[in-house]
Parts: sequence; structure tokens; C-alpha cells
Amino acid sequence: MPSGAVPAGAVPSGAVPAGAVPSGAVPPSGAARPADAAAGEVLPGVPTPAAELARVAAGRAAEALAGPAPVRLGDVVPAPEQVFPDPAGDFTLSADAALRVSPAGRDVAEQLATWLRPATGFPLPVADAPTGEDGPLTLTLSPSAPADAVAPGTRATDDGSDGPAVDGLGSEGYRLDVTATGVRITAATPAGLFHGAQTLRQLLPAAIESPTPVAARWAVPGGTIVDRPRFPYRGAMLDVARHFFAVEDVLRVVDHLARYKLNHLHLHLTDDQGWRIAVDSWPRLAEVGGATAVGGGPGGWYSRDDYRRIVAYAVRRHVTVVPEIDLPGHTNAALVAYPELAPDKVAPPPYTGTEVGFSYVDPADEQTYAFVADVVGEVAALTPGPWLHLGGDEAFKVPAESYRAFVERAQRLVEATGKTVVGWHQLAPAGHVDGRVLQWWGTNGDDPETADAVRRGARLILSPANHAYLDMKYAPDTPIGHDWAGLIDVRRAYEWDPGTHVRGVPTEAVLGVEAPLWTESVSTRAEVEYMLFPRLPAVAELGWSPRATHDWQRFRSRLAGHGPRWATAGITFHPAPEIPWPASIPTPRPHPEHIPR
Ligand code: TNX
Repeated sequence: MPSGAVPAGAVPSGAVPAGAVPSGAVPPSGAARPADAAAGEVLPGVPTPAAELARVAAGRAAEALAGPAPVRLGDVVPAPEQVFPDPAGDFTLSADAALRVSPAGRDVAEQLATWLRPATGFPLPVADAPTGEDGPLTLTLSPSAPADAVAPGTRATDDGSDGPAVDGLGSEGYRLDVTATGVRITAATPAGLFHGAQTLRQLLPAAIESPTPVAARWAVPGGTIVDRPRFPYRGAMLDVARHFFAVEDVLRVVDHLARYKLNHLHLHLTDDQGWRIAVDSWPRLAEVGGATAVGGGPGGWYSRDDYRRIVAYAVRRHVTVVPEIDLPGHTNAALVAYPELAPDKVAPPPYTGTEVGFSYVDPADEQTYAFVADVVGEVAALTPGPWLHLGGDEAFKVPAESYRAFVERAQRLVEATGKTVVGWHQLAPAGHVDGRVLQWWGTNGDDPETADAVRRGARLILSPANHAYLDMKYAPDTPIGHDWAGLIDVRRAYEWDPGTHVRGVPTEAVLGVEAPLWTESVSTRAEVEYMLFPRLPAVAELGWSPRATHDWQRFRSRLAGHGPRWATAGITFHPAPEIPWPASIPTPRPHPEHIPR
């Protein structure tokens, strides 16, 4: 076994000293290794003419020795709806390849080229293409594709016809065709093209994640994928209130979501320990309320421009930001800034601990509603997405009747901004407002109150704390995280069905899934990634893939191939012992701007 190689399953879960989460899954080996053992030599830095010649020669040699493409067409995470492999149709990307794209898909093609250029070293120019013109890489928008079902029984054809139709790909589906002469992605929308491009990225060898040129045969397995999501809402939540995360950290989380076709980023922007978003009409919220964090750190907050930057970055990656202003509880930071909102009108001391449920804004004071209206008005105006999350959890000190009256008023204030209310499932007893969505974080699917709210019109986002909470430890020795909802290994994150999880809630009322990451014990980018990977892809698969594809054994073997990708991209992850990681995972070589803090 080469130096740096990791025997599959040999890295114990929690082999990580407290406070020192490893960069990638690999124990320190010292020796730098190629990005992918199968891919050949790494040539660091900008290619010189000699290095370029060597790279081309090595690439040719690799091609001459090549067998089938190293990744199989069905190895994609989340599992595609339909996969039709064609072993005779493998395609190899070459240095002179260009991307051709219908004009409205240009931005997706530019992003795809940006992902492929660093490792290949190929120029990969992007050119507009009239529909029908082929490049070796073609992205075609066919906006007339109706949003009904993919025709049943469609198959990659044996008769030379076009195979499965693009009809019915809907707002996020795509079709990917790989033949010996090229790759074509077809979709009805840029979001569909984007998801197809992420699939193509996964079908290339793991070395495609290298930030510097690698000599490799850039093979893509032949065949056709036709793919659409099971649920429209697939998300993750980052708690930026307990610990603050810089804009760059959040952007990187957006990239992680986008890789796995997650399309919502919920930002928990306010809590007892910090208020993280600038509000012009109540400036002390951020300036005073943003200055604290769990453990007494300096905190921080997003200016309007910071927040706009996050939103714009997410929009480009077809991710919708869902801002949360947690009310009426979890508001100590707001009360420090504006004591007039407190029930006793006295400023509490700043809070840097991790208890919950003690703080609340005064539901009996009219000023409170002026505050709520101003805050949700400003946040709504900065947010292009349709949602505004009102929180609503753990307001233990507010009596049930005043809680309910507060929530009903706050819901109407959100409605007045034109946004749709989302809230934790504690909102259930309050009256329905049009479109209302409850985020269910229970641990027991027997929840009559939530089922009743659904009967009155609410839809559900599923975040069961004992399956989807990414702040739970993987195992007893996980150095960070909680265990109040149990330990969540990868299998537990994967083995549940959002469509049937809450008794009395029909699948049609389920909008989707979300994996929250609370950050009481998570304070660095590397720690965020350690908790996200490899569980985030498990939840992503529950949100995207048809139930018929659900199979733990197959999932774990598909997921295993992603370890080398994360390591090559410099993404920290937990080397979960239940995943059969390949025998060798490259030593992570973080991208200069991707160095885990
Ligand atoms: C419960 S889940 C909370 C959060 C904590 C989390 C820790 C929910 C809506 N509220 O305030 O951070 O547990 O796991």
C-alpha cells in the first residue's frame, strides 16, 4: 500500500483529537501524493511548455492504457431517477474541447468550465450554439419541455432513436447523454442544466477536483441519465448566530449544497448569543447584539452588502436563501440592544452560554410589533426568495395563549411583506396563513398537533432531529456536537423516509427536507465540513432521489467514491467507518482560498 494510503474502514470514527478536526479524512502521512492514484502525476503550478508537453504525453499514455471510465454512470449522489449505461459510449474529454450552450444557459456553462479548467488545464472555451449544433460538450435549454412526468417506460433505445424524452423534466430536471463523441445536457431551465452539470462533474475521475493541473484520462461513462427531484425543497441550515461565520465560509457551504443538488440555504440569523444581520431601522441589533458569540468570542454580523453577496452567490448556484429571524424566544441579543423590547424593560446581560428557552420579546407591548414589522420588512426587501422563517421554537416562558396571539400577528406581518411564512413546528397551533410551511424537528413522528396544522393547510419541511440534525455527534467519541437527539451515523442520516415520517401527514403535504447545523460547538469552517460530510449527501439523496432507489448498501458504496473527491478538493470530512472508502484517499491539498481555518 502506498504511503498516505488508508485501509478501508481503518480510520476509527472520532480518531480526531478534541479541537483538532483533521483536514480531510486521512491521517497525516507526510508524503504528498497525486490527486488520484489512477490519474497519474500532479504537475504543480502554472504549466510551462515542457510541463504542458509532459502533461499531454502522460495523458495520451493514460488513454492508451485505459479500460472503462473509472466512475460508473450509476455512481451519482443523489441517485438519479433513471440510468441507462452504455459501456460502448464512454467519452474522453480532450484539450481542444469547447462547450456549446444555448444563450440562456450560458452562465451554467461558464460555471461548468470553471469547475473543469483547474484540474484538466484545458482552456474549455464557452461558445453560444444554435440549438442542434454539437460541440463535444453541449448544454441545451429546451424551455418548452412540459412539467409533467417522464413518459413511463422510456428507456435508452436499442433502435437508434433519441431515447428518453426531455418532456416532463420540470423546473429542475435534466437529461444527460454521453456518447463516444460527446456529452449533451438538456433541461427546461437553467436550474436543470446546473444539476446536470453537477452530475457530469461527478462522472469525471475524482482528480477533476484538483485545484492544479493533473495528467489524467478525463473519461465520462457512456449512457443516458434522466433525472428529476422527488421534493421541491431540499436544504441545509447554518446557525450563524451561536458562532458567526464569515461570508466566504457561507459561500463555501453554498458550493457544498449545490454539489448535491440541494436548493435552499436556511440561515439562522438571530439567537440569544448574537444578532447577525444589519437592520437600518434598529441599528443596535447588529452593532450591539452582534458583538457576542458562544464562548465569549467576538461575534460579527453581515452588512446589507454582505447579505446581498451571499444571496447573489447562492442565486447563481440555484440555491434560495431562507433568512430566519427567531421570535419570540431566542432573542437575548436583541434585548441587550433594545431593552424596551424586554418584558421587564431591563437590558439582560449578554449571553454566551448554550442554554435555550429563557429569553423573549414582550408580546404585550405594541413596540414589539413595530420591531417585528421593521425587521421582517427589511430582511424581506433584501431577499429575492419567497420564504421568510419566523423561528418560533422554545419560547418556554411565553404562556400558550400569548404565544399563539404573537405568532398570528407575526405571521400576518410576514405575509404583508409578500413572503411565505416558514417556522419551526411549534407554530402549529397558530392559525393558518396562506402557504404556511412548518419545519418539523421532532424525534417522534406521532405529532397530532403538526398533523392537524397540515390538515388546516400547512406544508412540512422534514428535519427530524434524530436523523437530520447535523450537530449531533456521529459516535460517542466525536469531538464536537450534541447527543440530545441521539448519535447520528451516516446510516441513521439515510434510513428514513421524508414522505411518510410524520403520522397523518400525506407525502403530498411534504415540501421537502432540511439538514440543520446548529453551531454551539462548531466554530470553524473545517468543523462545519466535518459535521456536514458525509451526512449532507445522505439527506440530499432523501430529498432528491425517487424512493425506489433507496438502498443503504448501494448508497454507501456510491458515497465511498466521494471521499477522494472531498480530499482532493480540500474538504474536511468524517471518515465514517460504515462507508467502504477506497483503499487510498489522496492527501488533501487545500486550494489557497479554501484553507480550512
Ligand atoms: C434545539 S431545534 C434548538 C436550537 C439548538 C438545538 C441544538 C430548534 C428549533 N431549536 O436552539 O441549537 O436544539 O441541537
